[in-house]
Amino acid sequence: MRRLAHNLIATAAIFGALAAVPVSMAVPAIAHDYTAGTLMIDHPWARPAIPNRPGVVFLTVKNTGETADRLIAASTPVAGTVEIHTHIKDGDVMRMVRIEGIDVPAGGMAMLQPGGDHLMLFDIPAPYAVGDSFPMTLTFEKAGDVAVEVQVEMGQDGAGHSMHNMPAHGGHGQGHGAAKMPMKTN
Ligand SMILES: [Cu+2]
Repeated sequence: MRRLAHNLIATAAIFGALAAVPVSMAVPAIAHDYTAGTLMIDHPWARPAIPNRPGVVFLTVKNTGETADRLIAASTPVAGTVEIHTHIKDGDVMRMVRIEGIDVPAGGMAMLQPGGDHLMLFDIPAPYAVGDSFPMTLTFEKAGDVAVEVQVEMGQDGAGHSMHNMPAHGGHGQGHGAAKMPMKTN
């Protein structure tokens, strides 16, 4: 597995080994971004888990390189399965569907955010809460595996448990019954 170099750790290493230890210990709560080659994964976060419901993870991937990459898989010890999802307009309703990957264009970015692309976590035996964090491995076509730490938060819209299933989440609520069950058996 390819180890990611944390931005601040890398910076600390440049400026001297003495600074590396205290900086690296403090980093997860401060910067919360990860680099792998030309990719930078910024602020992976999850809404708090609801028992017997799928979880959801968002993040931004920036690509400073001249070659496109593609997020093709993800995994985490807190969930049995992770799927890559997007939202499509199905009549008047936004519905989420499983997709094979998310492109990260050269010199561009991919934003996984509420109402759009996201990672969906199924089979969460021990639901996590705000303030928790958990490891996740993101797999890119070219950059390979990148380990990140996902922070559990309410989200920028201040949404908590209830919002996960409301239209603000881009139809996860409306579409759950129709969309979730068939996808899980795929
Ligand atoms: Cu989803």
